[in-house]
Amino acid sequence: MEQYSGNQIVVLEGLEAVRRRPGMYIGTTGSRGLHHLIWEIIDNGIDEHLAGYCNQIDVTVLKDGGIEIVDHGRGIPVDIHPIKKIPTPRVVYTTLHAGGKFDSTVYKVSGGLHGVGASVVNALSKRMLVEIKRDGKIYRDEYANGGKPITKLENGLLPVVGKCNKSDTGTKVTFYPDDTIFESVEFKADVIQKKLKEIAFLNKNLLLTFKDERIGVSKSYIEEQGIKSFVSYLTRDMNVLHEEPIYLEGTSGDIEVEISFQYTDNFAEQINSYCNCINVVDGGTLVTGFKTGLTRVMNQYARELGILKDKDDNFDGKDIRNGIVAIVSIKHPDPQFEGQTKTKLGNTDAKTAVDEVFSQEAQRWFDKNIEVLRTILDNSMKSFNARKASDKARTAVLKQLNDVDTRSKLASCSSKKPVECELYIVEGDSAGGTVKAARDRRTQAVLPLRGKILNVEKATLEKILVNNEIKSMIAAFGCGIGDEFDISKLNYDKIIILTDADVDGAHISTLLLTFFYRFMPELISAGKVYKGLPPLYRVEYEAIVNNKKKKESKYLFNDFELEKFRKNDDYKILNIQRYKGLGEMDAHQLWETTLNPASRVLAKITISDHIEADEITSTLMSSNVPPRRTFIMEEAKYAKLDV
Ligand code: 28F
Repeated sequence: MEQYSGNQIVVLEGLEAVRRRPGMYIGTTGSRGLHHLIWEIIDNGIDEHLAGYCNQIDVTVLKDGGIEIVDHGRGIPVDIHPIKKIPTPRVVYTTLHAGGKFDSTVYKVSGGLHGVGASVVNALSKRMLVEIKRDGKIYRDEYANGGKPITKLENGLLPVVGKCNKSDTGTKVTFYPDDTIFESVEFKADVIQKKLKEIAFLNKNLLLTFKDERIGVSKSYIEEQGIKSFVSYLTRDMNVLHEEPIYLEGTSGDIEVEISFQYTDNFAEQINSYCNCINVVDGGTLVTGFKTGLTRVMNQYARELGILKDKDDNFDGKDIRNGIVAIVSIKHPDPQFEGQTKTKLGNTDAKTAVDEVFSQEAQRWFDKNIEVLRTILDNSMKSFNARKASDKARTAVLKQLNDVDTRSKLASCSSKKPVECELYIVEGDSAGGTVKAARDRRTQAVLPLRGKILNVEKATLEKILVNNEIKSMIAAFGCGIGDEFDISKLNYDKIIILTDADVDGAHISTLLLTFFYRFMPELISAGKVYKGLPPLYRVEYEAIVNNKKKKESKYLFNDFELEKFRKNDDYKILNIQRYKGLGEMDAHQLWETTLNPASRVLAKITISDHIEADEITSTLMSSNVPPRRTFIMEEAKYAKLDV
């Protein structure tokens, strides 16, 4: 057993804390959390690229299930860290967040600041190998069982295990996630490939290679045109108004700004923003800067070209952004992420930087491309006129929301304090009846939906407001819709979708989520939308309690739990009942398993990847069939049919 020095004990306690509560560091121990480990390590390689020393990162899924990531950067310095008195690589890979990597003297821009650092990966791995090529030597360090160093140091330094060319430098990290922590340690090739593609878009000329030794697949990703190709990729299934995306770049102070955008005939706007290669899901100052600059410059041109007369109002920002697909990507030395889920950028200098670079570079570009400018302004004019017309229609329709019949279906709760109230949206009147009987009438309201709601994908607000199911939800929520949406007026703390665990139930859920995502996205990003998870099985079994056989029963919520239960020799299974729908449970069972806050299981709906959510929603719900068929064919292998 190696003797640990004082500060190494501090290190181990730090990593132990990560193993006790992994969710605090990587969100979940499901597939998303597992793949997050890879992104954390790749971030270190991207930092080397951003510093200008690395133009290739290799990712390999090994046959034995491990993962190997190599960057061709400088290689971590192998000297003794001046403060920690241990080799620098051990600081980077075993010190929580305090790692030298985070002092910004070394790195001007680091994506890792947003992440939790590579030491968390070590803590959650049963084995990790770090190999460094530097100064013509190959150094190796090995860790086991959550980051315990097992390599013997030689005079306090890492051992040299080989030689290489002086020009051959970089860092290789191989790790095996701990299967006692993660539900599954199986890496998914498509998840990795999608992320590498996004990284390539965001870091032009960085070559990312992927190899999956389990199935013998190899792919590489490089985008010489960076976010310009990213915009072309996003608009690949859309009708564009001008052939090439517009690409602008510049620096303001110590902030590098890149903007690319292209107009389409969609009526929605899609603006994706990145700070140091991290997708800032809820935007923030870098998006505000873009919007402010765009609105000001386009209105200026509209007046110069006589499209807007003196007597006309300015175009509203929404008119100008109608149909836009844009990427705003900045590199910032000290990003401040804000909001509950740290997905909003707070730096005010980012707003002025983006506005400044946009205004300067956009005018330079448009002065040379007047015809594209006119196309965009004509598009804004169309939206301007449509908005004026629909404002009248919309106000008329929104007025009728308060009439009686939209309220009649709702079984409201007696409490009027939104913070303690919940609204169950239930499929069908029979299940609605059971839920009404089973619920806590003080805090739980029920809204039964009769039949399928309208598929709102690509539908305009006016069209959806004639659908009674939609109207009754808007009236029940109380927070308006679209531009009038105001989450502070929401009557409930939770909106809980409760559908049967069959294909119809899944379809209803998808239609509801499409409606929320398209017309009340903040309901989801504020974490108000949940899916109720009624039990899938009720198992009767025989247990040995105090040496006596006892008949017991237990609810199980998914096949993973059932499999685990089957494997448990302490129980002799007598009967397994599979629930097809909510209606098969009596009110007491439904209360205990699905409604009682003390014992129920809810799944919070989150959107962590806006681009993916936008694409999947369009693919699955829009009228354009071919992409949907491809998606279903590809995903069918994961589907469990319950016909
Ligand atoms: C596949 C994973 O982890 N790559 C890394 C470097 C390079 C330097 C570095 C890392 C701690 C105290 C700085 C090299 N030369 N890939 C990786 N590559 N860390 S992690 O420095 C961390 C030190 O200050 C590096 C000169 N400066 C920095």
